[in-house]
Amino acid sequence: LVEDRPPVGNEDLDSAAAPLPSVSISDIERRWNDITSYATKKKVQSWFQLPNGNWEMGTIISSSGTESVISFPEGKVLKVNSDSLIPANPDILDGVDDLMQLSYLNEPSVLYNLQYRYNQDMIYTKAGPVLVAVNPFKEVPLYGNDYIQAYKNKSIVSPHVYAIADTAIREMTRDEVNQSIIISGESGAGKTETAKIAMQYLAALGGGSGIEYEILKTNPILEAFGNAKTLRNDNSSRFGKLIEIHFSETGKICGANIQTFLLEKSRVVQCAEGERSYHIFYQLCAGAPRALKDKLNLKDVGEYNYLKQSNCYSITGVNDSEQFHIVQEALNVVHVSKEDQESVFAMLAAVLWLGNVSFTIIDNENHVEAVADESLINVAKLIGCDTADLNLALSTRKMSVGNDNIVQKLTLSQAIDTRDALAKSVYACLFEWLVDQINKSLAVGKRRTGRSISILDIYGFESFARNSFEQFCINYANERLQQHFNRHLFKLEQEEYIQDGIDWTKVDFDDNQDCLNLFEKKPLGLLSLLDEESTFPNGTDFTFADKLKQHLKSNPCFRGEREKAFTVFHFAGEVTYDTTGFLEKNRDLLHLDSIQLLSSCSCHLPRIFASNMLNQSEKPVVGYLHKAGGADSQKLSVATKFKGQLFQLMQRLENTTSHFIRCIKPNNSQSPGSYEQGLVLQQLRCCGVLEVVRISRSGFPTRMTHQKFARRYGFLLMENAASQDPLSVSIAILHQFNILPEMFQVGYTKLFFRTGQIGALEDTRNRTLHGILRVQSCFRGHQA
Ligand code: AD9
Ligand code: MG
Repeated sequence: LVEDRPPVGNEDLDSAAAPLPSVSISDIERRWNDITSYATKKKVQSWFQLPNGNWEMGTIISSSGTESVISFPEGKVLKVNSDSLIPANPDILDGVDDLMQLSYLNEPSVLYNLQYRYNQDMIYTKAGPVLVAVNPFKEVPLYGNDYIQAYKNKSIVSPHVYAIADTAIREMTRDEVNQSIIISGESGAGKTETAKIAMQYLAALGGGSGIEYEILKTNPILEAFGNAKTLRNDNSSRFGKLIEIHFSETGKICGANIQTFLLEKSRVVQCAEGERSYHIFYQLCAGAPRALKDKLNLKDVGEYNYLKQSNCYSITGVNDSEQFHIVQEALNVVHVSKEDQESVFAMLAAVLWLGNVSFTIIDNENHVEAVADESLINVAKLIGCDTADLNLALSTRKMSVGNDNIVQKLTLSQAIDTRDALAKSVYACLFEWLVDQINKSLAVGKRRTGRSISILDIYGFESFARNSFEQFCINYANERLQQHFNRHLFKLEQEEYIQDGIDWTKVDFDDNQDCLNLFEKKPLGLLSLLDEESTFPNGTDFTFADKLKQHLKSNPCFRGEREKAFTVFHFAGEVTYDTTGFLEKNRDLLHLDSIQLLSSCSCHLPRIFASNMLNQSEKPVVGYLHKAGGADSQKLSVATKFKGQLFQLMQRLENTTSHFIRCIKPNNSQSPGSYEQGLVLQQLRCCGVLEVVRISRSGFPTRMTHQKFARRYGFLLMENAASQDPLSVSIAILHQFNILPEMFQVGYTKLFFRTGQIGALEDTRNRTLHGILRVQSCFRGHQA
């Protein structure tokens, strides 16, 4: 706590800590009493919450019973309820590197400390073992080779992503244990940028083979195909990503592997006003050379329904055409051949043209067929099939009734759904295929040691006005990660206590197991019930919501809502989900007719996609039976597949030493220099930073060696302790200041204190010292 104070304070206090023989103990005692009463009555700094929710620091000028009078810097004076005041830290602790150094760990103090640093472009702060990163929304001069070298040489020690990456490398080498860097935070908080900064450091330190260059080039590719402009972030990742970077015995990067999670494929066919679909569509339309445009019959972005619907084609400050060339270049680097690249672009064009396919009604039962226009012809050409086959796949469905196969005509809305499902699947398959190609290129060679550092950049907890299946999955993932976070931090914390031999009973923490059970319990958990309802032909979002209410109403983490909504009490807050579309999104049904169409195409990518889809169907968990009785496609439900991925992810992370980075978005307008307290606080709560702080509180976050403690506070002892050993002096100090036994622990080498204890001792020390100084100058005055 005291070791890392800013230098100014150190000089002040340490010079005064030297013995001062000219002052007697009774002088000190008298001064101390004066000062204490002065301090408690007149000079205590406190936080007060204004009606707008912001916290302001003021000075308590008087306090009587339940009421206090507090004055604020600009002259305002208020009479307030004493209970509403929260203690502020002494100025000396302004902008500390690590929130653990704060004597008073409370929300306003944490908020103020982060803001104090943020205003000076110090966007990184430690919260104990966790790195907090506040998004600057501007370039800050903290990166690049000089900084990398400085962190490598340890000539800079302030908190940084580089420092985290450096620790990961060191611990990987020292302990021979795989490492993980887990980055979380809400949309636009800076996770993806932070992940790239960490990758840069690893590449710089572990580079040499050239593969690091390939690894860095995966970023523009994955961002082009998996990121989009949303209302919250111009470059929002719509998938989760774990990149595992492998190191050889000599500490050089020798390969990597990328795993992606749950791409938001609905965006391909549907996106909200002011948002965009995936960047690559706009990049292709803007940047493809003439010959490619002709070959794909590419038109302007404004010509495509899928891109047109949201009324947003460009992003301020982004040149899509330039980006296209960057992506092409990156594809070359990761060895995607020119032919394959062209096939990829053809699939993208096919998706765009699919969105323009329209239907005409052909009978009085609302049955349709596709209009044989330019769009249909282009799709057929781009994927390599007959226009007639494409038309059939989009407007009819083969079914078996008894022993007969019949062909059912689709209605307009069914045909549109079929068309959109095909577009979404083609895009999602394309994304997966690309990731596979990248992985082949980055594959770890023979020099594999098994040592790796993984970086996880996964969507953060989301709570919107309307929350759907996507938020349901994302928030479930965050519950799982939070559990990993809790377990890991507790383990670390408790190991040190045990090492130093202190009396330690395990600390209880805010376990989120109940909420996880709500999701995972079989057969009566959210996921099981969702899957069950998804298999029922007559299941609807309504019947699903009813079923949840019926079976889960007594679960404390669950509340049924009106209509077809339900609320989950997540660790980060409650979220109400609207079940509209849950079943359909969970089934993620692509009709066998569409898969068959793809598998019959003359182009190779559609055929690969079809076979991947069929492979996924091998172990049916959710089967879909049509009313007519014929089996359609059978496959894993989205939720089940996601759950499986998460379990696998957790297992991998469990076998690593984890390093946590929590990204914070200081404002909603993506603008530099603006720090909204309420918004930051809500995220600190959501992503568990306050939880870490709370965990530290229930533990003994402040540690000081016996020697240091005796040196620092020994002079406050009423009796001369000069001849005694540090431990005895320390005990005498604890005794004299009435530090309660439950507030500290004596270890073999260190004293451990609960939060705030040292702060009070330090306050006394400062007041005493200032008192002594004043008495001294008084004496000097007399002598003169
Ligand atoms: V989302 O959940 O994928 O929607 P992220 O990944 O958390 O989100 P991202 O990394 O994309 O956010 O950051 C959003 C924007 O903030 C970036 O495009 C940058 O403009 C800005 N940003 C984030 N971190 C930094 C930084 N360290 N320095 C400068 C930054 N700008
Ligand atoms: Mg991102």
